[in-house]
Amino acid sequence: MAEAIKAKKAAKAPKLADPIGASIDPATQEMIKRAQALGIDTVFDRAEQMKPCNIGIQGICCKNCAMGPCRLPLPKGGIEGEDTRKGLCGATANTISARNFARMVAAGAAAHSDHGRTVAEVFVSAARKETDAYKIKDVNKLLAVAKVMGIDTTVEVDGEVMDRDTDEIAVEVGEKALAEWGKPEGELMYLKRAPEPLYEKWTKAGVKPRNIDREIVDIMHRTHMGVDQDYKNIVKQCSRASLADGWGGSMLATDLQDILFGTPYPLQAEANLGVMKVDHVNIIVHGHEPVLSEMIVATAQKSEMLDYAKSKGAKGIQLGGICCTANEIFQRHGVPQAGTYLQQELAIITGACDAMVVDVQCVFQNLANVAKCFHTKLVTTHPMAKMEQDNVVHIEFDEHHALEDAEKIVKMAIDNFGNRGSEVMIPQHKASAIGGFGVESIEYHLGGTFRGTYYTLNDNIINGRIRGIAGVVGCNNARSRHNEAHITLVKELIKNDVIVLTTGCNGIACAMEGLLTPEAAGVYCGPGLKEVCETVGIPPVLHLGSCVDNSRILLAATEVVKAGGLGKDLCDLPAAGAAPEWMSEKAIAIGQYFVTSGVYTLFGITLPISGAPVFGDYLRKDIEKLYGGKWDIAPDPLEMARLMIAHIDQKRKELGIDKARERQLMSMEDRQKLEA
Ligand code: SF4
Ligand code: MSK
Repeated sequence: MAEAIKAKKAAKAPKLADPIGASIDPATQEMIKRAQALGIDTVFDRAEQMKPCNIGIQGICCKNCAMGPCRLPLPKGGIEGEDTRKGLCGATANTISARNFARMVAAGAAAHSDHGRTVAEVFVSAARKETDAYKIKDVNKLLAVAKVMGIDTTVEVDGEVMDRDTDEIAVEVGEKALAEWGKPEGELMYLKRAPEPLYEKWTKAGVKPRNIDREIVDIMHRTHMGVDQDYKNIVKQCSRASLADGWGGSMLATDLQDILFGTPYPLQAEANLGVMKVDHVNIIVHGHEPVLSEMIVATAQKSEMLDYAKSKGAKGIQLGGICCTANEIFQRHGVPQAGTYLQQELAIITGACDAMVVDVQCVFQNLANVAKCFHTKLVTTHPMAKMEQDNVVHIEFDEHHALEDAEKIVKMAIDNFGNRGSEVMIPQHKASAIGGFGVESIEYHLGGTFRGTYYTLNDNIINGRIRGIAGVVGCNNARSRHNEAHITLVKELIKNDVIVLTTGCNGIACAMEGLLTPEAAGVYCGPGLKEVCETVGIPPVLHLGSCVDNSRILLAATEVVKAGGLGKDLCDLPAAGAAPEWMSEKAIAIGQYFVTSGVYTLFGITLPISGAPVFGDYLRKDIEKLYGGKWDIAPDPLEMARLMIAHIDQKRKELGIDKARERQLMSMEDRQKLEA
């Protein structure tokens, strides 16, 4: 009997995902079906076959020493009276959950900041002319950043003030930036870019980062077995390390990338798997660091490469991005976005991906297994990110021979074009999108060249046409329907006149949905936001770049404060942040630096704090007293929108501009009545 049951179990086919239930996107649905027909498993199927651990998801499993793992499940019906749960060492649920949370902040901050460090190293090489591949592209931004860093851009010669040599300035900017990772004393230089009251709050709370690396190491030390056993003190260090990310490593990455590769200005491209072309060599670039993707873009555009592709029977070379690499090359070059995080396997399943080039972060190891089923060359490029599977090629990228590396990769893809199988299936779904907004271009579009500030944006917030600002960012998560929460939330916000600033995979999701076009305003926006977007000619959802570019949102919000009329600190603004489909530790680091910067920040899915209600309450309520921002959880995107809008309305009330919104709407009605 037991044998029969075993045999039955063995014969039972693994549960597969329902393509429609797994994603709202038709291209994704088609590719899931195709993968299933070909017998290739994807993340969508694996999410059906493996459910998350019920204790881990609540953040109450500790494996920080070999006496554990210690698991502290919540008693059925919750905790009545004293919470007596403890690990072998006595660690409470609060300590365990806070330690786990802190380690996520550390990992996320490390990932962003190490990305920033790589850029800074390449920047210094370029400034010192040690490489031909990279050059200073945006001198204006170089001068602006030098000013922020307190570096002289002029020099006095014989009593005459002259412009300083830009190469010299660049070397100083690069070296000063690089020092931020390990300077022995002082505090991060970018903290003073924040509004003064916020800087004062950080000073009072004792959370100003000393240097970037130290704050991350500090978390790893204090969360070691038997060190910090006060959840509030652990959260304090989470704040400090997260600021080292948002106002440190990430902000430096964004600035230095802009100087090296160009500050983004609005340009148009397309998004979704339908950007791949059957008669072209398709190269998908996936990961995060533009140091790699910039070289691939430059190489793929060279005429000799195009000729080479034609000599192999292709009509050209089609590049496409996945994850934040997609955002980087979209915002600077208008290279199409092939898909979000959850579509990475699907790009190969088209059968038309001649090479997928990956660097760091958000790269599935299963790509190698999928690539084995097709002709696709999978190329890893980063010394810290290799794969064990033997079909993966490793071509290590180095700034000193970056162009040669890129050429090798592009040629490999072209040579592989003829090896495609007959079964190519590219889903015919794509949408137009405009990206490339940043602190500078928002100032240009909404501030006007005359004033050169965020005055017009503020004015429209004050008069109520724009109700508030939302930063909607972050990943996809296979535990929720692909893109559904992203799109539902964003549409609900713009319908209620909330302008959306987007980065990361939310940005790609919005691009795929056609929300990054000025025309979207007429279809989806409330009357006030529609009017502003149509007058200025911008989309209601502004794409600000990749995950490290969340620093642009911090600086844009700071500019709004500076422009006046909306309070003195970021927490005064009618604004909120959200990551409805988050999955990455980086998202936790981002969430924490937004909260520590005064932003009401909501996450979808869940947060790994639910098993420790006291610690959870600290993040969701008490922390607001310190910084003006707090965490919240809202798995339902409509509920998330409701909470964000309620917060925005509350802030409008506190600013005394709630009446302005009512008045403006009434006067419009009155006008309509008169016209009728
Ligand atoms: Fe258990 Fe304490 Fe060791 Fe964690 S540190 S595994 S709670 S004994
Ligand atoms: S890529 S971190 S899945 S946004 Fe930055 Fe997307 Fe999240 Fe990766």
